[in-house]
Amino acid sequence: MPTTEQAAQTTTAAASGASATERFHTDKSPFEAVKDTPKERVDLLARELLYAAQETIRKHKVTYDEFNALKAWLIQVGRDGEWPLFLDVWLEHVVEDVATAHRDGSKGSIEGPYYVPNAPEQGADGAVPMRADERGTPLLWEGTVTSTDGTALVGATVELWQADADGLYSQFAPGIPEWNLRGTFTVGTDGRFRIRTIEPAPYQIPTDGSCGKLIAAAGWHAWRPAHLHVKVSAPGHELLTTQLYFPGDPHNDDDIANAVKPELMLEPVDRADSGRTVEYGFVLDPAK
Ligand code: MBD
Ligand code: FE
Repeated sequence: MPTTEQAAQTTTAAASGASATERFHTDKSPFEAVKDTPKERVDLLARELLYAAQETIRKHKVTYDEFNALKAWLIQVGRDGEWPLFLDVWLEHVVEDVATAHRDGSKGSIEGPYYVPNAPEQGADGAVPMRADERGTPLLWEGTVTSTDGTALVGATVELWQADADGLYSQFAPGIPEWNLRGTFTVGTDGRFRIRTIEPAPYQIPTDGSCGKLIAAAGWHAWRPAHLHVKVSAPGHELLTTQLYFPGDPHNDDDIANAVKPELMLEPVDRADSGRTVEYGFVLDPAK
């Protein structure tokens, strides 16, 4: 993980991509987790995925020029470190739907490429670390964490990470303090947490790398609506990874990452002091 000083001094796709790729390898042991997967399943998944690509080539008479452009693009995605971004933006939402379909508790959403574990603990009632002049509408967010049977989960943790008013994430864009807008909150004995933060800006995925090149070539847009990321966990319960959204964002209906669900919409109310307040809690499914 590059420190702020080591990161490039301008925000580039290659810099955030390299950080996201390194982050992925730091946190996960992907091959270890599937070491007992039978050959039959690998065969099935690889065969059907390749078949879908082969059929697309046949159906649309893909040319050698197009095939070579695809090869060059795939090579460049790796060079830019944008595989985490690509996979999380265009495929993770389906993996998430499948993984959480059995749940009765709160709706999940995708993790995306910018989670960092062990954000500083702020207790049951605190502010997320932010700069003295952090821009954005102040948001006071209160809620409860319960089990599906209604029991309050005292000691549950809510890990929050979010972009700043420029749509940038600490540790993935240069010049931002290490833990800025990243914090861990713990539900108090009253069953509640209180988080003071700012409302993030809509987020544009990097447009100067390979993902941006695809977006431009296809005539798509690069926007995600403004969102708060959280992981909510409690002993004996399934980890909830989700995102929360703000009403009226022009990209709630056309999120490039397809990660908005109606249940994840906040309803903030204006306060007298120009900030906003919102109540939103979580219900966790007991682990099986
Ligand atoms: C993000 O901030 C994000 O949440 C996702 C899913 C993809 C890219 C950037
Ligand atoms: Fe995000």
